[in-house]
Amino acid sequence: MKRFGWIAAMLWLASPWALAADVEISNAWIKESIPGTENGAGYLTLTNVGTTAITLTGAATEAARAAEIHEHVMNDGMMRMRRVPELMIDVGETVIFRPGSFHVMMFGVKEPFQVGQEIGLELIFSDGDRKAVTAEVRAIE
Ligand SMILES: [Cu+2]
Repeated sequence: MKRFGWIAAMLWLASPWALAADVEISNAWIKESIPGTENGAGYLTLTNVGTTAITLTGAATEAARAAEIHEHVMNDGMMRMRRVPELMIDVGETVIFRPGSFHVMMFGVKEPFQVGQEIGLELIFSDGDRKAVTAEVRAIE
């Protein structure tokens, strides 16, 4: 029994649930690169399944020089984007990153993103926690 418990604990630690105990990340994808541009955008769905509010403070990827959390806002009738230094997600709340709204902005993309590629993204939270997710590159609609 003792040994079984130990193995169960190992399996629990190895499961993705152990890494994403309080936040569920799904539908991660990246827009295919527009030829001639070196910036990129990634999207995903974040749900706080924990018991306390969480704050997203940044992102990282090895596929680009830098990554930031951005949002699009209407300003004087113009669509602009700006950096979001802190994005708070309440208990039970779902935030959907999508074109025209929140996105993971990537600067200095090293190799153009091509449809079907899988790119690793990391989300960074205010408590220092990092969640890794794999994003699939999809065609620009
Ligand atoms: Cu942006």
